[in-house]
Amino acid sequence: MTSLLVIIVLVLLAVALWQLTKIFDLTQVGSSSDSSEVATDNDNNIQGYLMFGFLAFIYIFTIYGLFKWGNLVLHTPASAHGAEVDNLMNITWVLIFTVQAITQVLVHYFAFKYRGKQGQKALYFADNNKLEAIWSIIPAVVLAGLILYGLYAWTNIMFVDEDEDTVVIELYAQQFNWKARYSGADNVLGKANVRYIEGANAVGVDLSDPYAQDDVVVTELHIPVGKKILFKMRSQDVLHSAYMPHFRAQMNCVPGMVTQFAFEPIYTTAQYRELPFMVEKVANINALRAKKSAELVAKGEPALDPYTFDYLLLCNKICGASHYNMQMKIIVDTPEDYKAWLKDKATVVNEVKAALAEPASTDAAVGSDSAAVKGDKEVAVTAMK
Ligand SMILES: [Cu+2]
Repeated sequence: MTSLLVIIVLVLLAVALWQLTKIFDLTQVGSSSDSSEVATDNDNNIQGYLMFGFLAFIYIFTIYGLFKWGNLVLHTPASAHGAEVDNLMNITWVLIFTVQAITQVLVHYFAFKYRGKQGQKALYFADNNKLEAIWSIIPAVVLAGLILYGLYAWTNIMFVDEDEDTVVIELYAQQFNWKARYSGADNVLGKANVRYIEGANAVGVDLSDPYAQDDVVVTELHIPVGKKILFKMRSQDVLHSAYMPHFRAQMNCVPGMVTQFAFEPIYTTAQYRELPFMVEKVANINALRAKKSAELVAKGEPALDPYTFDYLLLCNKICGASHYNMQMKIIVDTPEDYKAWLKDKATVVNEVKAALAEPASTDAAVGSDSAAVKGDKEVAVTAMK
């Protein structure tokens, strides 16, 4: 609210200043010898030099930005294909910076060189085929190369060998959380559909499907290092996007269809935390937090917890009011730790059975409807057997 008021005050102030300058201009009418609206040589010179001033501003701000904020980039990729994505990105940056550095100098230099002069008339210049060929063919060739390399990289990254030994995991998106379903010992996900969603069966697994019997649903994603993980994405409601920035992976989650993305993590969470750039990053964040904590404590509020790094799965499609907080922790384990973590997880089938077997105290409270509900549940349990 305060910021809105500040903005309104600033806008009103700007309007007032503008009106004042108009009044000032009116008071000057007739007092100066040169009241014509036509630019003089002096005006043109000033505009010409301002062009150079603006050019300097662009370059200085770009270089300043690179030094000041350059360390905020994601840094070392945590997946096997990540280096290729970064390479593509870096080539694009180098091209953009080179072209922009050259064209900005030319644009501003010529604006200065051909600034207006008293008595000078512009030359009528229809076209120049050679020039036009140069500035059409060079960008076309460079862009075609970049796009072909991009397509090649994309096909490489998206290729999943059917015979390869992958870990199949489903990422299930809904407003506003993520769930992960592990395919179990058979490494095949059971059928699923929103129509099967009921009670403990939160992601709609078809409990009668033989492949679904060993499926496990969790809210924290664990994956083993050094193994290709094949993610199958589904969405319950609207478009979401599974974004795992440290792994350079992103795929839309579309209601009514299954999309996929596979990658191989190359650092466990513990290893990634130990990388020098990450140690430095976390130290910086914690220095900021310590400062903020001191302020909070002075006000009598509790201090902030120190930050530790974790990989995250984020939603990257604006999907509603709590989109900003739609995230799930990803933990990359050693293969042994991964096995140990997954070992004692209850399957969806068992979770549903356990939920149905709970004492009937709640049923009694519902009254006469409970008999019908109970009947349905019994059908569900029989279907599972
Ligand atoms: Cu979302």
